[in-house]
Amino acid sequence: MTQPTNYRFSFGPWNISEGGDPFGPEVRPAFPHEEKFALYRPLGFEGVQFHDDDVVPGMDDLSPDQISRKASEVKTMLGNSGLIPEFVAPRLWFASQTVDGGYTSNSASDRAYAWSRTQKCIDIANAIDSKAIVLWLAREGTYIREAKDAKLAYQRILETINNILAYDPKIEIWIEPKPNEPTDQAYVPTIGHAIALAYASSDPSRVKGLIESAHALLAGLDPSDEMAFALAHDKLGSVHLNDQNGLKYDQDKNFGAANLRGAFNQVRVLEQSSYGSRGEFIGLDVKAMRTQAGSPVTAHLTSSRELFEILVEKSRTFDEKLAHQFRDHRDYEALELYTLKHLLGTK
Ligand code: XUL
Ligand code: MN
Repeated sequence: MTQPTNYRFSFGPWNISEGGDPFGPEVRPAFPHEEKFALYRPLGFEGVQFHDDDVVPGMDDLSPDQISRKASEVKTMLGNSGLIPEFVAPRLWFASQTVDGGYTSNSASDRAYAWSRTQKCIDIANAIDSKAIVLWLAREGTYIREAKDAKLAYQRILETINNILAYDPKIEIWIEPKPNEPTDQAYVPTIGHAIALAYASSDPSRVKGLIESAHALLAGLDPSDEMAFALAHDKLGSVHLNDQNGLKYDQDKNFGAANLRGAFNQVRVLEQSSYGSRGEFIGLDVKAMRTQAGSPVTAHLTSSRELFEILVEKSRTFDEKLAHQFRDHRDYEALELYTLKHLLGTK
């Protein structure tokens, strides 16, 4: 590594929430969506991650003119607030037309809705100067294997990627893999699947991945190795750092909250590849605890960012020479003890 990276951070407005869960109501007063953007810079964040309807609420009921007027208002707001739009993601999992998926739905009219919504999402991304769209393929999967033809579904996902690349000559696609939830089995569960789709596409240089720590853990994989795989192919568009305590629902815990050493290894692999030196963001996808009072609740965002920065310091002060000696002697017991003591700050 030549120059230490100055990291910049991003999150999405959905990370400031009202604390509802599937078993009970919201527990915090709603903080107005439009007022969230003023919080970013004071909290130490300069990148905004958007769903298409975070930019243009209610977009399905608006005319193209209304959509473009609202998007240009948001562009002005971002400029005035010193904020950068990191990506826009089509929210393809809320509409009645996407109950059983969008691009892979068995219904031709549902697939047509998904494509038209994706085109609108790309138009919105362009209108606010976002260089990427994120595909979290929420409902592109099944609850029972017999429900869809899986081979056809993969072909349809690839066809959609190619259609996006043809629709827009510049936009990048960052696929965010997740193995399950809301579906039982998702079609693009790991970064390996996403990168295979990238290479199979008509313009591999514009198809990358976004790796969320918790999603890798839900697939039973190590997030730092998933990141290393993407970095080895120069295909890590962004990250959603967070944490996950075992195989449960997608928890979006604070970065490092469940597995500090796992978080350290994610920071280390990003540091070693100079991730961020070309403007890539450290994205956080963390959820406030339901038990936390107040509105807006933002401590989960600042805590995760602070933890990341502490681990950057731990990574930069890790004695690589000593680690190499341990490796050369294949003394992984000593390497492990050194790593743990370094994290604990004891000699
Ligand atoms: C879902 C998830 C999403 C995406 C953006 O688990 O992580 O919030 O990051 O759509
Ligand atoms: Mn995410």
